[in-house]
Amino acid sequence: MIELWGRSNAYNVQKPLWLLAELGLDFKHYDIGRNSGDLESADFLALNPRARVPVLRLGDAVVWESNSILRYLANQFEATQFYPTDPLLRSQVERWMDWELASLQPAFIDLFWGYYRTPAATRQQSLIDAAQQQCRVQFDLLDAHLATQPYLAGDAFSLADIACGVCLFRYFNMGLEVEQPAQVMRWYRQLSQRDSFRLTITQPFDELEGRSNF
Ligand SMILES: N[C@@H](CCC(=O)N[C@@H](CS)C(=O)NCC(=O)O)C(=O)O
Repeated sequence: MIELWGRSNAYNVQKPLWLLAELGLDFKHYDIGRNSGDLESADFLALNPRARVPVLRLGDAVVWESNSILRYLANQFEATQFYPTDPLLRSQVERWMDWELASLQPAFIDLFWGYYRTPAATRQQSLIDAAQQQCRVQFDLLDAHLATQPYLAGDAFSLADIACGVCLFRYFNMGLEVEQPAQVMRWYRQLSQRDSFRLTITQPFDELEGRSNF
């Protein structure tokens, strides 16, 4: 049985939730992370000493780091349609997954936390402006790339679209005026048509507004 730990409204948890929905896999979900101590219990730390979600377990295998979980699930369930075996094609998927962790996510998280998760009275406009500028740089890069092909790694949807697409609903719906690059919006509309996206990503996240304690 697959088990997954992590709040369903946590950005990185939504990545495996999305893939599990794509693959139609059953799993047991422990929707934890809201209450102090949730991730510091001895039981949870034995799974992930970094005290972060998501964590996935299948039999004796325990996997943490959201993009590693995506790769593990794709390998385990032979989802080669999302994670090709050809070395070059695979590297093109992984390139965008690495870029998401190194570039897109830090910019997006700074903006999401600086603006949405910080109570209005304590927001620092200079931090928000700097994060928004960083997001603009990353979204412009995405836009230029998506002008050349329908999905991030080519003609077909892949793990790269999950890793990078997970932020789109929040980015465009957190109440900040952000630019809407044409190709990114086209890609966002395509992803939004997937049942898996509607089920896992297009979900209310107002529980997080002004909340910086988890
Ligand atoms: N690089 C890690 C980041 C994990 C992470 O920071 N997870 C956040 C949720 S997005 C977390 O555990 N926050 C504490 C909480 O939700 O209580 C990954 O991709 O899995």
